[in-house]
Amino acid sequence: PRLNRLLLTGAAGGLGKVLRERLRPFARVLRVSDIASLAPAPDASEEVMPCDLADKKAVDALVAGCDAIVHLGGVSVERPFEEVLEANIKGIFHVYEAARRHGVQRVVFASSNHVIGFYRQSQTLDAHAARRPDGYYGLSKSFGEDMAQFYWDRWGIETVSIRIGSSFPEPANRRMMSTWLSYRDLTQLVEKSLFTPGVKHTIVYGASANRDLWWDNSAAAHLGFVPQDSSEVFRAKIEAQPPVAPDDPNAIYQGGAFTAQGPFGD
Ligand code: NAI
Ligand code: 15L
Repeated sequence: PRLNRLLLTGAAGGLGKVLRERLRPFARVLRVSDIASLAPAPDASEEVMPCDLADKKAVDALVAGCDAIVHLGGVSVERPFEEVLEANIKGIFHVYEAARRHGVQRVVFASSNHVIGFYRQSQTLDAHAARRPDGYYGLSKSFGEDMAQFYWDRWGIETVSIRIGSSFPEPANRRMMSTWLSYRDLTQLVEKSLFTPGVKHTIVYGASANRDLWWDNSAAAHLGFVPQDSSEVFRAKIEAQPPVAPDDPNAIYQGGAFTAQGPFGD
């Protein structure tokens, strides 16, 4: 193991469950956290610490003693602003403030393609494209990236913000033929994000080597991320689905259906 104690937030979630298994070799102790219930620690290589990211004191205690943080926790789909505010916006502030107080040097932040969701699928973007968030959730990830940049500039804490496309066992629709990130490639990207020296604040798109990619990772070449998988193996299955109407947001925008959510309440 190259780290003494690694914190994984969002460990009860879809990607958290995957990374809980796959990050274990990288740290003497993997500290796993979530607000939802977590499977018990199998042995002394894990610590289970439930925590609400909206609770500043609890996050401070969660981060104490850790060398690095993989931050997956929070609301992961479009939701009313008030929910996003607690889990994602206050949550990431609490994570960085605790990192500063406890001398944590490296954060890997699960950002999202929804920070650029209002770009058309015909456009190719690199990490320098102006952000066009597609909802409150995307706005919270955009804020998280700004927070990462600020904590690098002001406090020298390094972050890789991974703009994850669609990380599931398989792509579920035509849009995900472009955005799919396999679990194997996600794991490689998180490993490189944790251990590449001198990343400052790097933004990288998290997608496999898919045929019709919308994203250019040349600004993150120093990570040495070389995806091994491609959505092509699922093409026949996906193309057997009924066609998507040309005016469906899933056929127009990089963020797909997220661009058409809300309003919430009145
Ligand atoms: P998920 O929704 O399955 O997992 C998120 C976890 O965060 C959940 O277990 C949830 O209980 C926890 N959480 C929510 N509010 C919390 C709070 N206040 N305090 C503590 N924990 C809280 O989402 P998934 O798919 O595993 O995604 C993980 C991360 O990656 C999320 O940050 C998501 O936004 C991001 N991401 C995921 C993508 C994907 O394709 N799976 C795509 C883009 C970004
Ligand atoms: C995300 O940010 C979500 O967390 C995930 O559930 C998917 O919807 C993904 O984006 C996507 O765009 O496919």
